[in-house]
Amino acid sequence: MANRKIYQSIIKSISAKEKLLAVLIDPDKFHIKDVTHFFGKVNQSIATHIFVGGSTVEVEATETLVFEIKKHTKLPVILFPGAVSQITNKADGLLFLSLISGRNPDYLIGKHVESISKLKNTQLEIISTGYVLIESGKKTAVERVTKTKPIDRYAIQKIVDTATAGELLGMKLMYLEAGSGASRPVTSEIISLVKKNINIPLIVGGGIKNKQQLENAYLSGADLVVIGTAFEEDESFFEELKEKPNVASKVAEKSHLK
Ligand code: 1GP
Repeated sequence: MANRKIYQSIIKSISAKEKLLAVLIDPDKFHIKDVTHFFGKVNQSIATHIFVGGSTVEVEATETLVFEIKKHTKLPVILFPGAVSQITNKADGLLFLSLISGRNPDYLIGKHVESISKLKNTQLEIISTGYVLIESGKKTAVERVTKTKPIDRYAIQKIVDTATAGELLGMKLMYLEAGSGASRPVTSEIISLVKKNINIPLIVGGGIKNKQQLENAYLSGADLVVIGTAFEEDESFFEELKEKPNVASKVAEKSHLK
């Protein structure tokens, strides 16, 4: 059984009121030759985790990329796989995602069963994660690939109930996903209500493109935010993320005002 280092450190950060940021790298869009330059920026930013994965990645592309990334950063590299073929022992951890917003058995449990031969003797830290896709205005790659429907973003009770059911099933993390490149990120209302109703760490991602949106997600209750597209499109965004946002005092201020 692999250790629980990554998960324990997430829990520790939450207790210390520290917010976490994962940089998502899609092996389909990222060129190996850019790793040195890109990680020069990542390593000087507030990023705490590297997620690697995509919806339509070629077999082996992930392994090659993870191997290269590991040479350039000390941050934990965690697989965020869109397919079983993206699982590689070269990473540190794996989000064992179950798409609980959808009703496609393949993405609820089928792919997991398929992956067991690969995972049986792995040293990867496997973290059971409830993955909740929320409608964000346009059809996303996750929706297309998994052939599932996202939950309507106004169906807040359904979103909360889905996350709660995931926690009761024993999932260790909850991921609210608007979809990569979403035109609208997950709303503050959704984030804060889900956060109030679950006791496991909350991940939020999809369509977060600036510091304001990042802080907003943190203030609403996200423990870890995932950003991919904004870094792919404009690396200068890393320049804005050199100092940790002072969220703890703002949260205190917010609750004081209530
Ligand atoms: C997608 O949540 C992640 O799975 C990140 O989305 O690429 O829009 O930042 P973006």
